[in-house]
Amino acid sequence: MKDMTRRQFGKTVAATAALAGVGLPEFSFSQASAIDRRFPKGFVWGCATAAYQIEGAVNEGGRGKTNWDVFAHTPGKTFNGDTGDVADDSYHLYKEDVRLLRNLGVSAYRMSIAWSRIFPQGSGQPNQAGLDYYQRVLDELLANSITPYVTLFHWDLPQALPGGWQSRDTAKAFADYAGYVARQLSDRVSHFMTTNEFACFTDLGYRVGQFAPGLRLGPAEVNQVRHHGILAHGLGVQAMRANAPSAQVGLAENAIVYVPVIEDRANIEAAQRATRDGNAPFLTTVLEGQYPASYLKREGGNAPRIEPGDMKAIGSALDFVGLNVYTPTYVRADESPQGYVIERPQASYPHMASPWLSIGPECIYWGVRNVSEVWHPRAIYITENGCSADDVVTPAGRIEDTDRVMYLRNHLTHLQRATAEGYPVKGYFLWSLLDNFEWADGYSKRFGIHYVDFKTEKRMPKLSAEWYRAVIAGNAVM
Ligand code: PNW
Repeated sequence: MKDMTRRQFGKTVAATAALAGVGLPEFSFSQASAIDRRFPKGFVWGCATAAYQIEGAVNEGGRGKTNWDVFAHTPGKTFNGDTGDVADDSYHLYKEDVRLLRNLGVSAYRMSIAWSRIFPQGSGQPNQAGLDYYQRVLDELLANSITPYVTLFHWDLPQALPGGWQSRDTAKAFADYAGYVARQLSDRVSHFMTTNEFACFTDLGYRVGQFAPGLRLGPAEVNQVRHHGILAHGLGVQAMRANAPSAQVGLAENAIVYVPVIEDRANIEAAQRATRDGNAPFLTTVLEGQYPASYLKREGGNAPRIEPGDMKAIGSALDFVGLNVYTPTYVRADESPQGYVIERPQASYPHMASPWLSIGPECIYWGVRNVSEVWHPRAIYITENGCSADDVVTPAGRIEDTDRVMYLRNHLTHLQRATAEGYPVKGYFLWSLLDNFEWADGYSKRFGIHYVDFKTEKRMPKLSAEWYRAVIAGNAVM
């Protein structure tokens, strides 16, 4: 096309397309593209939060103390000694939060219920004031045509439960709580998630000590804690089915996402093997209804003690699998007995404001694809995806978080690919609606698409909120 100017070329393309009867968008606004960036009709767009990270009001409405209250108030456990005592004060400001959601145009909101607002002692007598509070929040969402997706346990464990997750009774108490909530709230809620991220409330709390309750137990005890975590999920599913037969029940899990270094058959199969192995104590066991033989063999005498009926409960059929996806783990095929090797992260590998948050946007595609191809769940939701960024308020009062937009846009590009290839991913929840208490990092890491001034609790939309609004309106990567 040596002698043709670009303009002439554009005209020729448009003319050819017109002849072929293909409508082209106006050139001045967007380029004609062979790649369709739209999501399927009816795709669910939402934002996610969790009770302890946003609510505050820890001594109101009859709420009982939790492991995170105790942990955050223990010197040295969180950044700057930060606690969730006030957080975003969403307990009082929930109507404002719903307004933010409405302005975005989301059709769904993933929130969690604080177990200790419903059962202050973890079990026994329910607390009507706690239930009333969530009914008000849910009614506000429904009045604004926003569908609630409710997580029952997002790490805030009633402190009164003896032994926490070291005790099998905690799994039973969770089932009673889950059944009660399902019975009371299924008039307003049709989608429930049992637990959020097994590894975070078991391993990080009981092995690494970075999260509540901050213990460093040995392998046998840790495996037992993990078993109680997945048992709670399973017994919870059974209790919810019994109390709310029409509810959709799933979980939210940060399965490790193995990304093949090269997209060819050998490496893709390696990623699938790694997906089963690497998630052995959690998602693999939940979706297969038994611990993989290789896991039991590897753990030997440290393997969990299992009682009759446990595996049946743990393997209860689910209506959907929720995946919290943030970061990739690269894997390649090799000749070892396990058939794959995990790549060590490069020192120069880029990450967002949280050092653990490596950027590899294709992880959201592979998360969906690996889980689909290994276990074939009925439906998948991305129950969390998002990032921390070092947000600053400009003198003009704006937060231009172009880095967060970069992170999100790239992830949605790869999620769109998963929908286009027909994987059963039904929705996406952005973490998070607003800056909040980021666990051990306190208020030092901001994940919101709304900025929160933690002195005044004032919320301000960031550029990323404006961008997400456009994505939702267009049902496409923007
Ligand atoms: C999730 N990691 O936690 C949680 O569900 C949220 O409550 C949390 O605020 C959000 O992600 C951001 O951290 C994670 O180390 C914690 O890979 C740690 C990891 C991933 C998720």
